[in-house]
Amino acid sequence: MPDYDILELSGHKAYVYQVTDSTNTRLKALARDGESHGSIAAAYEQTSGRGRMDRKWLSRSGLGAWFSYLIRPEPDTVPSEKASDLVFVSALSMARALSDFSVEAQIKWPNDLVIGGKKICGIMCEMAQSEGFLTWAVAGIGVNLLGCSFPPDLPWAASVESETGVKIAPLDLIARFLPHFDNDYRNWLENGLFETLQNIAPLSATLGNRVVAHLPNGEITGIALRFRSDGALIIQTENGECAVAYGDVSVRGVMGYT
Ligand code: BT5
Repeated sequence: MPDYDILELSGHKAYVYQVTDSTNTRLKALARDGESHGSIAAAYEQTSGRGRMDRKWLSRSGLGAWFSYLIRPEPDTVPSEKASDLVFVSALSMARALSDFSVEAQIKWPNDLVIGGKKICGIMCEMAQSEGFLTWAVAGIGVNLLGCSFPPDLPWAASVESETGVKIAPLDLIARFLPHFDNDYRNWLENGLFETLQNIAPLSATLGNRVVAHLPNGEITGIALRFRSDGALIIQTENGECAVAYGDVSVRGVMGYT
C-alpha cells in the first residue's frame, strides 16, 4: 500500500502524504524514477523537514503548506548553475499566490518570504545534473499558514494567520501557487532571470535596507542596493559596492531579521 494519495491539483499530479520525512526527499526519489515535470509532493506533516545546508525545517501537522515541485527541463537546455534561479521564481510565484488571498508578503533575498519582518516561508532547491546541464530540480517550499506560537529557538518565525489573521488551507494555497509557477517558470525559460528580478524588486524586503551578509570568511555590512542580472545582491559598503552571490550566505537586517 502506498503511503500517499494521488490527487490532481490545478492540472498537476500531486502525491499527498499524511506524514512523511521530507517532501523533497520523496520527490527526489520519484524524479530518479523518471517522474514527469510538474508533479508535486505535499505532506500535512514532515518528520525531517529540511532547510538549506541540512538545517531543520519545523513542519507541524496541518499548520502549513509543506511541498515540493519537480522541474524537468528539456535535456541539455538549462545550465546546472541556473538551478538557484528557481528559488527566485518560486518566491515570486508564492508571493503572487498569497496575494490572491489578500495576503501581501515580502521577499527577503534570497529565499524567504516575510510578513511584518518575520519569516513565514522558506524555499530551497536541490538538483541533479548531467554534463553541466540540469536534469531535474526539486524546489521545496514551506509556508507557515496556521497557528500562532513557535518554539523559542525560532524567534523570527511567524505564520500567515499570526501576522494577518487570514486562515488558508494548505492544499488551497498550493493549488493557487501552481498556475503562477507555471507562468513564471515559462517566462524565466523564455526570458531569463532579468524579468523575474524586476518583478521581485517591488516586493523586496531587502532592497534599500541596511543589511549584514554573513559569508564563510567574514561579514559585509551596508545598504542593499539592487540585484545583479544573475541574482546576486549588490551591497553598498564603506569600501564600495560588493556583490553577494546566492549560496552559503545569510543576509539579515542590522536591526532584525529583514
Ligand atoms: C529554508 O532554509 O528556509 C528552506 C526551507 C524549505 C522547507 C521546505 S518544506 C517542503 C520541502 N521539504 C523539505 O524537507 N524542505 C522543503 P534555510 O534558509 O536554511 O532556513 C532554515 C532555518 O529557518 C532554520 O535553521 C531555522 O532557523 C528556521 N526555521 C525552521 N523551521 C522554520 C519554520 N517553520 N518557519 C520559520 N523558520 C523556520
